[in-house]
Amino acid sequence: MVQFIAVLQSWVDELGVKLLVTDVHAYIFIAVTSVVFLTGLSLIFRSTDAVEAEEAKEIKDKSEAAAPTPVTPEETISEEVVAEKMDEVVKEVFKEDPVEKVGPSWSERLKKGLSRSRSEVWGKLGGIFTSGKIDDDALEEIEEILYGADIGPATAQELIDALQEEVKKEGFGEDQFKAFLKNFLKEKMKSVQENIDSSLFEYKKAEPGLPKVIMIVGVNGAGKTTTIGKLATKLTNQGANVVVGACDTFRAAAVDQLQVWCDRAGAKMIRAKEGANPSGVGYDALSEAMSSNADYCILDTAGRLHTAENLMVELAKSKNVLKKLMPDAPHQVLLVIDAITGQNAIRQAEEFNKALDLTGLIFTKCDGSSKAGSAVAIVQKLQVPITYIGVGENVEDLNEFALNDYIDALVGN
Ligand SMILES: Nc1nc2c(ncn2[C@@H]2O[C@H](COP(=O)(O)OP(=O)(O)OP(=O)(O)O)[C@@H](O)[C@H]2O)c(=O)[nH]1
Ligand SMILES: [Mg+2]
Repeated sequence: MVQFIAVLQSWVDELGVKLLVTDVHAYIFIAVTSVVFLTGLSLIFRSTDAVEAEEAKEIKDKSEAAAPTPVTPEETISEEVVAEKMDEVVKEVFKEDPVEKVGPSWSERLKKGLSRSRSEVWGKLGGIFTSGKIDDDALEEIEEILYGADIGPATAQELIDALQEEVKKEGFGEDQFKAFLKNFLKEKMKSVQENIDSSLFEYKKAEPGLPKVIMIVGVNGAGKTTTIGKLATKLTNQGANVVVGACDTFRAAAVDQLQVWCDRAGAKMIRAKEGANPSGVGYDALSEAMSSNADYCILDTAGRLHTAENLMVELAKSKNVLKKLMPDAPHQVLLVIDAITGQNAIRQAEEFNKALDLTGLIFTKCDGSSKAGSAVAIVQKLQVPITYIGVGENVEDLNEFALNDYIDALVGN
């Protein structure tokens, strides 16, 4: 202590001031200084702690407010509840009609397709009976309409003869006439229509064997390629394996058109190798179908006029070349007929039949024509059945030709 005072005295001496302190004074001074110093320190530390504590409290309060309400174990949300909630959200977002949208049925398509023929020709027949009696004038009017209906003069005359007997019956009116008309037309086609090979429509997986070969022919633009696209789709949809031969080697666009249909249908298309002729493509397509165990081999041919003799000979050659691979091929040779052609289609059909021995007909574009009744005349004349009927450009617009449905849609109920 004495030393401490001496040190202080020496500093003060240097400043020229005399320090008048005793030991007691020094002790008191040091004690007071120490107390002040320590109090100051504690105050500093205490204030830091308070700020930190306050900040911590503030953070805690904030995080508690932001945090979700605590969930007790009993309230734990199950996966089902989550899925249900998600469904509700999805339904809300995609407010869609829950009823599946289904296109028109085939019978609706057929009725709509034949509506022109029905309203412009066949529908007029029923109206004749509104007067109540059938006299000679009425019969003449019926005969005229029938001629215009493209069922052929012979069939029209036959119908009039039979009708003259019918009208003599008691109570023969409009309903009886419609029933008579439908029955007459069905009978004219029935025996021929019964000869259709049902495997053309239905692919039965259980039936093993070599591919069924179908050759499609017709005049330019009749609807061959479109029909093949629709037909291939029908068959692949049933699980069949289909190979299509693009034998129309005249037009590159025809091959591309067919390729689009085949891609959609899931059918394999065989196209011409460099410089190949139509017969060669048919041959290649059939050998591919045989080696890949396909169920069907469908050949698209180039359109040609039935009067172009050299082209008809070429078609017959294409048909015969297939026999080198499969003696009974082709199993079907189908002529595509545009319904708009009307009565003239008989000439076409006769020539194609002469060159190729047709096994069936496909009646297309019935939707754009008022001449759908010509089917009756063609079937009667050729004694070859109609296998398919086309009533539009969509894939669903082709279906097997069902005689009763066709006549009902043509004449009306
Ligand atoms: N409205 C209607 N159009 C059809 C129908 N079938 C085919 N078509 C249309 O008729 C046109 C000709 O059809 P294609 O399939 O190219 O005829 P194609 O016989 O292959 O013609 P080519 O190969 O040139 O001889 C196309 O525009 C088809 O969409 C049908 O049933 N109804
Ligand atoms: Mg074509």
